[in-house]
Amino acid sequence: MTNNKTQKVAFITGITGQDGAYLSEFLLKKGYVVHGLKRRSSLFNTDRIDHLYQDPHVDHQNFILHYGDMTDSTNLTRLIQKIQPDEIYNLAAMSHVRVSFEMPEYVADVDGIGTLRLLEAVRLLGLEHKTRIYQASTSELYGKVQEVPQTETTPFYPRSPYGVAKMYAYWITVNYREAYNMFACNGILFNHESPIRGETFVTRKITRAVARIALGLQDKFYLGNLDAQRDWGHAKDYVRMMWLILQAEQPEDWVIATGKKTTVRDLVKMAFAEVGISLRFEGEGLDEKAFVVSCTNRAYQLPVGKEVLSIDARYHRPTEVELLIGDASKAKEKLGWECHYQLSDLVKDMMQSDLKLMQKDQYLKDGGYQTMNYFE
Ligand code: NDP
Ligand code: GDR
Repeated sequence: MTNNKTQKVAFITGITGQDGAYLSEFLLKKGYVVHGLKRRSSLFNTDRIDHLYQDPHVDHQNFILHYGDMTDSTNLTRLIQKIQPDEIYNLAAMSHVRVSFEMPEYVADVDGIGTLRLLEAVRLLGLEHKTRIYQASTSELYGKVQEVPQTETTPFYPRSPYGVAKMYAYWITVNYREAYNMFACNGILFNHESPIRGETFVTRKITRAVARIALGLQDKFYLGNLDAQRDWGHAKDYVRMMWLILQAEQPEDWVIATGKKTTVRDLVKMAFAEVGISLRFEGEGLDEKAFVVSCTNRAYQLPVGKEVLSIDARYHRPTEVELLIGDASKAKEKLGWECHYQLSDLVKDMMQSDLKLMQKDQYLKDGGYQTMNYFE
């Protein structure tokens, strides 16, 4: 390990994910040595952090990746022993709520017990008074609406195997803080998105589809519950708070949210508006559809009346979380939380990025290139 003694050392699980990538950038700018846990996969899985990659043969490397998995205690313990981190950010998780209904046991193991494995490793290694721990908790803990807006004292009622696993992780973090006097904190973060958001979360699914439809690469797309309301912020604002939570005087749990709610339907309208297309929604429930009403941008012309969106029941969840909106007053007062990005900035950022990305597909298509078939 090449860090000098004045540099702080962070260990990020889930470093290849959306938040892991932004947090790495943030901590590197602050002068940290950043270590990250990455899973072995048969294809490269480091797209989001490739720009931070450093040749392991050079001196003074401050961005270092290690193979590992949240299901492997010995691996986690060995890595923490070697890295001796000042701060651990536990971001690793199977983080897709709908998918958690398909693989509940795995989610309990990774998202729930995985957190215990980390805390226990820190304790066993005698690092409980050196290493501060951030646990990526979630607004999904609130689940079924008990109180609006949701605060640090709102009761939990998770509605998915993901939410239930994260509830275990939340409480085991609190328990280790109280039992062993560890600096272990939960950030209860509401939905946060970005141009590098996973493609199957609703925001990114929408911005990708709208970009493809506007460029004539796709006719229409399908969503589930359009009535769901979420409190959407920008991931860049939220990773700054993860760091601030670990710099606080006392270890505590914190809600981070914008305090504004929007329906999935309105988000679809906002994304189409970015390319100058306005929509009309017709029908109800599974029969609801969206049609083009007008196109004001000459670059993106679709026929008026064109159907661009329908509902597909496969995207519904067996138990849904209808409304999440957070009250981050505590973080505002004590940590100086403010969000720099409004939802309109976020949608613009994501749409511009996806339009650029899809323009590459358009050039390839116009040039007569087809997707490669490796089995031919
Ligand atoms: P992503 O899904 O983008 O990233 C998840 C990360 O966890 C990836 O690096 C993934 O690796 C890794 N991972 C998954 N399973 C394992 C495993 N078994 N062992 C090791 N690593 C694993 O999530 P986000 O960046 O959006 O979220 C970060 C954390 O914050 C998650 O814990 C999420 O549940 C939580 N959260 C997210 C919110 C949001 O709105 N984004 C809101 C509240 C909480 P790989 O790249 O190989 O798949
Ligand atoms: P969420 O995010 O479940 O809140 O979890 P997601 O974007 O998946 O869903 C938000 C809402 O949109 C509705 N929806 C759809 N969702 C998806 N993915 N695909 C669809 O086609 C679709 N149609 C409608 C959903 O039903 C839901 O109501 C995210 C994850 O990042 C979690 O890890 C994190 O903990 C929470 O945010 C806070």
